[in-house]
Amino acid sequence: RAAPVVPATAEEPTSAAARGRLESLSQVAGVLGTQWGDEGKGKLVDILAQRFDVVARCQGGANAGHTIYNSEGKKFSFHLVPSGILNEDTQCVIGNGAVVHLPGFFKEIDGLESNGISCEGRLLVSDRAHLLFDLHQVVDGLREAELGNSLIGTTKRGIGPCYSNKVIRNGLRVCDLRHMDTFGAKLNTLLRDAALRFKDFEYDSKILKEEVEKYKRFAERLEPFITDTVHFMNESILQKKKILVEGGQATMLDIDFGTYPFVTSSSPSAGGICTGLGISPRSLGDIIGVVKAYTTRVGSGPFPTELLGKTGDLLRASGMEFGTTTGRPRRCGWLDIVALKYCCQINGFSSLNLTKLDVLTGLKEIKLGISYYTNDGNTVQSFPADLDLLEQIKVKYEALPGWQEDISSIRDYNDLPGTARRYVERIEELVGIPVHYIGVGPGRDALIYK
Ligand code: 2SA
Ligand code: GDP
Ligand code: MG
Repeated sequence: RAAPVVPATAEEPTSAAARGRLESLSQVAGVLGTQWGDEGKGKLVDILAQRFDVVARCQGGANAGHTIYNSEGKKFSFHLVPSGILNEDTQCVIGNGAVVHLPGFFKEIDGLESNGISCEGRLLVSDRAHLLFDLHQVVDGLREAELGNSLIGTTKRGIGPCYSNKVIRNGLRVCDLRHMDTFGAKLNTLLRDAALRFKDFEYDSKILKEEVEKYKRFAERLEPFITDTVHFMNESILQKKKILVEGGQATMLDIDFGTYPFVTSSSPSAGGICTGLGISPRSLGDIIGVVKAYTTRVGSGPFPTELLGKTGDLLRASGMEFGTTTGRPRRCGWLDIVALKYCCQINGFSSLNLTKLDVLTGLKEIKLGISYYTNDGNTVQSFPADLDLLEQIKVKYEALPGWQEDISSIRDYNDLPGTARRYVERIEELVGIPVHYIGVGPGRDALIYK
């Protein structure tokens, strides 16, 4: 797959509409995924970061994949490091709710340093964040293999097993790196448990010793990054610094609200901001929901508006819908208004960023999934918890006319074709939340401020 050509552009948007939107954002704001991930959160965070002092991740780990093109059109893929790091004046935080795989973390920051982006002193890692070990990744793979055809389709980055240890209360945290005398015994418990559970899990005293030696070196290297980020975040709020929270994954993958068990193991919805950073709900202001103009999902699980034929293939090809972390092809379908409304209820978004509108160009007709009904014709009133029901559900669609014009260089909302505006406004009408940002390409400048 060829990378899209992204023109080099000026850093700061100059239009009054853009300045108005950016300047009016609240002191603490969040950017969250509204579907099944990969809506283009990273791009918006990168753009908004220019106006924020701090960008923080509150959940998830290196399962996230946020692709960004900087002003020179150079591509960056972030996994654990917040997308705000490209903005050199921004401090970045990996909060207590995130899980940290140190080998991956160092690899990510080495990659950034080799591109001239320094992280030390600008990137803070919570002393309360849980450590994700190679053993968690192995267990993730073994669990998936055991599930056979019913597998979750995880990223195999060890997320579920690491959060399991957190919840069962025998996990290791970043602050444990300061107590290497007891570190080995705690790690041994995790390795032994995994070996008892999975016969294919390799474990002996040599493996433990090697792992502990490795973590002694990591502990030294991580020391300058380790911070009491709860204190840092709250002090930053008191000092009136502007804070942007970057969500990973999305509400439909939320451990509580998503299509369980086909979900991730963290809370990518608004509640996760407070628990994952240790800040009060009263400090939150704007929460922007990022919505792809159609829907994608990577991994297994229900997807009511999925398109299994030619239109789905077309969306995948023109939207370059392949996992940023794993390269897996993403399943594609129409925008699901029922799921989006459910997500809007949970998160209380102040506005939406509709992304990838350009990808719909050329379609004669675009559909919106506006309600769900059962086999016997009854309308389903809310997004169902019951997976069996969700698998059988039928979707009622509303068809809107498409547009043929290339919209990727349009920067003024009024210059969009009437049918494209109609599509945007119909979404606003159906969900009752205004769309303030519209993505028309992958580049930093390819954004319409509405
Ligand atoms: P996990 O690894 O335990 O969190 O997987 C559980 C489910 O959550 C989904 N998940 C994701 N879905 C979309 N994008 C994600 N990040 C990468 C990206 C994914 C990739 O940006 O493209 O590269 O494949 C992400 N992370 C987790 C996952 O597919 C499972 O359905
Ligand atoms: P995230 O996980 O939500 O940050 O999203 P990803 O980075 O995983 O996937 C979104 C993909 O779409 C990336 O490759 C982005 O460069 C790209 N992208 C973001 N916004 C737009 C847009 O408006 N139009 C197009 N064509 N691509 C976009
Ligand atoms: Mg992604």
